[in-house]
Amino acid sequence: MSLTDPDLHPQVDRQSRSARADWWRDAVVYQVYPRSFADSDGDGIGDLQGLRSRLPYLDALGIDAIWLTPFYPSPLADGGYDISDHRDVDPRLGTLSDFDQLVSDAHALHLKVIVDIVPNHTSVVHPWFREALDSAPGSPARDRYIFRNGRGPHGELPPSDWKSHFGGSAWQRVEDGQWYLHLFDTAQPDLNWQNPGIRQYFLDTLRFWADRGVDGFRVDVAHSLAKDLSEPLRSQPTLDRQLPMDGSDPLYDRNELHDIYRSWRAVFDEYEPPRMAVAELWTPTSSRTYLYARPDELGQVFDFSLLNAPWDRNRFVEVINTSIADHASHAQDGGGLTWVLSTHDVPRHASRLALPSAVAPIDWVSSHGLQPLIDEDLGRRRAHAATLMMLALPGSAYLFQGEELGLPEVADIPIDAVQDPIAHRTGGAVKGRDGCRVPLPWQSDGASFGFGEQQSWLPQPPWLGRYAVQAQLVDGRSSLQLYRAALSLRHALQTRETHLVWLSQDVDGALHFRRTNGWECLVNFSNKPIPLPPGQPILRSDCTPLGPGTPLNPDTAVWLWRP
Ligand code: TEU
Repeated sequence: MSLTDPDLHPQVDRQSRSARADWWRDAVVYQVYPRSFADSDGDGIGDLQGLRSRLPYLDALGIDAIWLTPFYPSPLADGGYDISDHRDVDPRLGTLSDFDQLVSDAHALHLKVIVDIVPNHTSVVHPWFREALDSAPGSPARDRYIFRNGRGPHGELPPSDWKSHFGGSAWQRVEDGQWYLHLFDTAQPDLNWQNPGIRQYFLDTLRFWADRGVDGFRVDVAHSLAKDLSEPLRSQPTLDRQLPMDGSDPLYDRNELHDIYRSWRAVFDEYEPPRMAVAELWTPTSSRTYLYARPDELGQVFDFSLLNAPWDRNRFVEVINTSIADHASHAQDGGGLTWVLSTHDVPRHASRLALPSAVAPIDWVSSHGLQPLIDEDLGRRRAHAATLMMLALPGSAYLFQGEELGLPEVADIPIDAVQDPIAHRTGGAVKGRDGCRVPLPWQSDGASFGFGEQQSWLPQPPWLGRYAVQAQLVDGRSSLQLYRAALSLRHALQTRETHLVWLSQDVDGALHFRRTNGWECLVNFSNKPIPLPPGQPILRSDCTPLGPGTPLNPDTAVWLWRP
């Protein structure tokens, strides 16, 4: 059978793939950060019409779905994750009618649309929070949030030692002396999920977007809604990085969460086809991770273990094996596997993978990319190889906008231009996540490299134009061409099983696996070329000639076809 044989994969085109109710099991989802994608009205902020105008680009890239990070009205204290109205569009990004047009155009191309749901907190300017501040302690308005009296003789100490993810205490005092909980910025007060009104509000919000044709939901910090608020509040100074892993932590990954998500599933199943959902959680990946992906819950959960792994053959193998085993323990009939190398919350993998494993990527960004200096070509080669590896794994893959251009992290954004609340709350000690959120370069020149007519809301470095879409379209060896070729082949080759077979090599540093249909991926983590094993090379991450005689260079990957 040849690779182009239609019998190999009868559902190779997107129209047929998207017609399946469980399209998301092996989809390639492209994350759009709307404010940084394309600006249609010249205000320096990306918007829905800008995204809509670029749908043909995403169509040609070969993805299955777009996931939009929040585009809702927001004072932008945390890039839109501080929402003041969960059922509208921020006027700077457009209107509900623009949103409807976007969904309609995406669907005409058989692209699915996933939106972000942020249920853990609202903005401080949300009408509920304003009402809470205007109301007395103990009032129903305060009960929508988590208000407590402080400790100490005058209530001058925070109610507990709980920490904000963005630095400092998770408690903020208000004028009348009470404190409110905010696991993120002070501008993001946590909602009280023990309040039935909150639960109902989010069920109706899911319906609001599903009724507008949205195909699925990405659930922000899905592991933190349920909290043990019984008095005295228990100590929890470690955020979500060290948990008892039995559901007993007061703040994260509690067992009651699963009741909430079962009620969400009932809403998803009101639709035909049922809406999909993917949980975001930052607990260490374990079999508990996949509880969220059970078929009667959200269906899918992000597995960030690949994203957290340095460039190391054994770590990659371990991560893949662990995820496959953890997934098998709970979600066989559920969501399938998910793989992620980059998001809007972590340094881009084209830079990250060039770092020595001892350096935490976030520290490297905080050093403005100086400690250590990295070899950008090496990072790009490894990023291409890691991407081919990820795309050859069973399950679905989530891409972050701009990774298809091989964009490096912009680590040297001037500190006074940084917007991430992490930088503000840590006095600049942690620089934060803006370096992966810099608006995309569409053209090699222009005020904002084709992003819009004006300069963009985050400064773009002068070198960004080298990565422009326009230039990559005419360069047969560009990152963009590699992603397009990889996605097109993947759609022909991807199958539904959730396991793979490891193949051994004589060479240390070779990672080699095989899928049941004969699709193989070999990655060279060593510092010497590796002779190719038998099989027809069909794609090489460094675009060297496909001939079987050409050995595999260090820091590169190849796909082989050996049915
Ligand atoms: O992120 C959740 C989260 O905990 C991390 O990504 C967090 O940003 C990181 O641990 C900081 O060290 C989600 C969103 O993806 C993120 O952009 C939001 O800032 C956050 O929730 C709050 O809504």
